[in-house]
Amino acid sequence: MDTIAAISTSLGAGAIGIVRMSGEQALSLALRFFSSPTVKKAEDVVPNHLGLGTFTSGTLREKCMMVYFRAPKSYTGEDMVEFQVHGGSYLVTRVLEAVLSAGARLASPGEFTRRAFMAGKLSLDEAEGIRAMISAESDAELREAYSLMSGRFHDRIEGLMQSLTEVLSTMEASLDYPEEMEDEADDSMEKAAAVKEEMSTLLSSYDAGKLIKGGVTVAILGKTNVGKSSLLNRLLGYPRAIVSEVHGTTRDVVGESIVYQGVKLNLLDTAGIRETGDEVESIGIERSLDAAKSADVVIYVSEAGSQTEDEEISKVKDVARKVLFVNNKIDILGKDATGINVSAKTGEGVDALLDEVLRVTLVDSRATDALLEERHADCIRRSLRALEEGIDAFKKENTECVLVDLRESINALAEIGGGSATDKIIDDVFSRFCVGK
Ligand SMILES: Nc1nc2c(ncn2[C@@H]2O[C@H](COP(=O)(O)OP(=O)(O)OP(=O)(O)O)[C@@H](O)[C@H]2O)c(=O)[nH]1
Ligand SMILES: [Mg+2]
Repeated sequence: MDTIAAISTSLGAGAIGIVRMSGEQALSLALRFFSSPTVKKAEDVVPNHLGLGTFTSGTLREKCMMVYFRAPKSYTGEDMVEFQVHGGSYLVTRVLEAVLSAGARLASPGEFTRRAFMAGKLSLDEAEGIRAMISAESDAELREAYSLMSGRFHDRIEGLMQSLTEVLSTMEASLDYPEEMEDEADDSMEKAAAVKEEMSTLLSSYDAGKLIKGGVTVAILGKTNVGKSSLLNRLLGYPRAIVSEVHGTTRDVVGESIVYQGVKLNLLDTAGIRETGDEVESIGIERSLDAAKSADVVIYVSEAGSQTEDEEISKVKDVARKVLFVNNKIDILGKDATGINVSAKTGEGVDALLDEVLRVTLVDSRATDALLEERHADCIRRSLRALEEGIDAFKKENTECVLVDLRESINALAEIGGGSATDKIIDDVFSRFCVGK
């Protein structure tokens, strides 16, 4: 394969910038630019050791480090070279241009990882785990991404495929010897039912996975002046939204994210709901209700002592998925018997409120192995459907159909690791990587 090159660090002023190459020509191309007292020719380069030297190209002279990874013991499985240079974007780009002009080709997004996948170094889902690690924004997301990247999730899927393959071979045999194999066929369909259960459990973890990946969206609603913006500021730890005793201070939706107990929360402060003749405020209130609709949880704030079922509450309840009722200003108004008591002013009760947010959205900050990728969820959905049809066909004693369904079910699972994935699927996965990974 041709030799590819790219900048692997993000561009900008930084301490170090890395240009990497992969392919048969990687080392010979590198040595057209790199020299050091101990490295005169290819044989002098010790694999996996950083060597200090000079990168020279035209007027460019840069003191840098070079490391060589010899195939197949490299990320891509091919010969690889990385230059660590001073991290100025102009400088790093000059180094890249030099190796490109010497014959390397600019790598496409994710091409290094794609080569690793092609070389059998990792499966498609493990590659997706690497991308998820890079884009993670919370501990929970890092943890799930690690489970993907390290192959733990992959092993679980392989286990399911293995069980289904055993069921399939028993059913194939029972097609030829239906009477002799009756008990075995019954047993293996019980095994199929257990696989079905596990797949359903995995699928149901996707709800939590989505929230871990995108963050839990929490909209703060309520009447004017109850302390919504104060609560947002308290949760953020700095005065993001304007707070004042004037009713109708907030006009627009103000959004900011925090990480709580390792989980990302997207907080939305909204305009207070009330009857108003002010055109701009009315638009703001419409936006508040839109925010309530799109949120995973709504925190409905009232002043302590005044929580009543009224028109404003029912407007919110009508559109929200989940509502938590919060009584604010307990520092001056005292606590209520129902609802969550907080003071945005002193911070009292605020952690308990966030704990409740995590509890009602079922995002367990310690649980692992939630499904993170829509592509995986889709494969499991199709696999599950085929398996259910197979189990039905068995009940109707249609063994031929059982075989077809079982094969379809196994194939859909195999797509997760990339085994039966089409080029289109593989292209899609890697196109979402950054260049240089
Ligand atoms: N004592 C006390 N005052 C609070 C508390 N929370 C908010 N306030 C005060 O209540 C007033 C309104 O607070 P905001 O945070 O602006 O209220 P809001 O719900 O965002 O109001 P709108 O944007 O107008 O809908 C301000 O004077 C705050 O200082 C609290 O917990 N205790
Ligand atoms: Mg406000």
